[in-house]
Amino acid sequence: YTSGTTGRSKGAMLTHGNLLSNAVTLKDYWGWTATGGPDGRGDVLIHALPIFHVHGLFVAIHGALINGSKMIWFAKFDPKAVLAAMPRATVFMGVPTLYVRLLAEPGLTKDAAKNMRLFIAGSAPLLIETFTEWQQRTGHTILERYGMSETIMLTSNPYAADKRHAGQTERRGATVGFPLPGVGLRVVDDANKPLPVGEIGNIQVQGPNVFKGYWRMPEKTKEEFTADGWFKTGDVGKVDARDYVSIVGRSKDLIISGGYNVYPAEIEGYINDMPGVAESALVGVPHPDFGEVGVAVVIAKPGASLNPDAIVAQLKSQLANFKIPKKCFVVPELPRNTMGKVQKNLLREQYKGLFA
Ligand code: MCA
Ligand code: AMP
Repeated sequence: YTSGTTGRSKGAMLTHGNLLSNAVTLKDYWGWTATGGPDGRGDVLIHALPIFHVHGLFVAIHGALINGSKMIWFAKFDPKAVLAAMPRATVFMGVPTLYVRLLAEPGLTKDAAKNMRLFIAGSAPLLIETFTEWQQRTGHTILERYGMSETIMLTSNPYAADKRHAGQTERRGATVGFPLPGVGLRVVDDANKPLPVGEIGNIQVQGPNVFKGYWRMPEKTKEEFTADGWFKTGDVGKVDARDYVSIVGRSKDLIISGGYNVYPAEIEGYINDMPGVAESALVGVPHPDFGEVGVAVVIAKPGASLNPDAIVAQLKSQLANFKIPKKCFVVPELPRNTMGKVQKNLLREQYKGLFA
């Protein structure tokens, strides 16, 4: 199941073929090895991600198991524990927040990471500052990749020279690398017409890893695929002259907070149901730990008076913790365009410095 725009989860039909093709591709592309490593017995994965998401469940676990590798298993992410495990491990996977929290540990040094072979990041944009600081502190270059629950992994920066892309080896910060072998990726305009190199548009994909559709939602499935069989990711990006893909935004109204998806419509629905609320808008703003967090902006019905803390307290009794707005404002009106639609871009701009 993956989160839904309206709050109802959608079942994503991933076949064994989808899972296997992706696991085999990643085993090869990321150079998983059955020999080498600290004890000569091959790669050892530090697993510190939740296993109710594709990242921890498929990318990490399948990568290790298909290679016959050991995992050092953590029920919860604790930066000190991960640091202490590094001398016994070779591979680590994390959402950007895990890297930010590891960087806050003075013990993170070149020496602490010297047995590690590969650090992989994904699920949300990795800030270039995090990428660069990690390089300086550990001597390792994080490999950033991009995927979705519906498709598992789609693109990756190179682990080694990629012959399909002029033998390039550079792992470039702020990009998600090349489409994985077997994956087709195109950038199109709103009429599904492919755009020239360097132009920003909608990212569409196809390949043996792409799911078969949403369970019992034929209409939704039809909407999300083009007539010629490409899946619309809802991500906005570009491909440069060296074939590197970057994600520059999303067409779907989605906030990714610490690697968890928050659909504003769901949270707005709960706020709008509260007595005295006329309307609300949830927007994502930059946050040093979670990358992005939700901020709620609410307008009251005429004559009603609202308390922002009470709104947050009420949400806490209804929703999972990561969905709770980190801040709530009650304002007299929301910015709107001539069609009357709330201009979330203006709200994002207004509140972008809140947690800076
Ligand atoms: C916890 N809180 C959060 C988050 N996590 N708020 C916003 N965003 C979050 N992600 C809340 C807590 O409930 C708490 O609220 C306060 O923030 C501080 O929590 P803290 O103790 O710091 O949190 P934690 O328990 O240490 O968790 C942080 C975490 C966790 C380890 C970064 O969020 C996490 O495991 N994220 C990874 C998610 C993931 O695996 N995503 C992959 C999706 P209060 O103080 O009110 O109690 S798969 C995917 O996206 C695709 C396929 C892909 O490409 O991989
Ligand atoms: P989910 O629906 O939980 O599978 O999340 C998938 C979404 O996470 C994608 O559609 C992207 O918006 C986002 N995502 C995953 N990896 C990256 C990345 N490396 N950089 C930016 N966004 C990412």
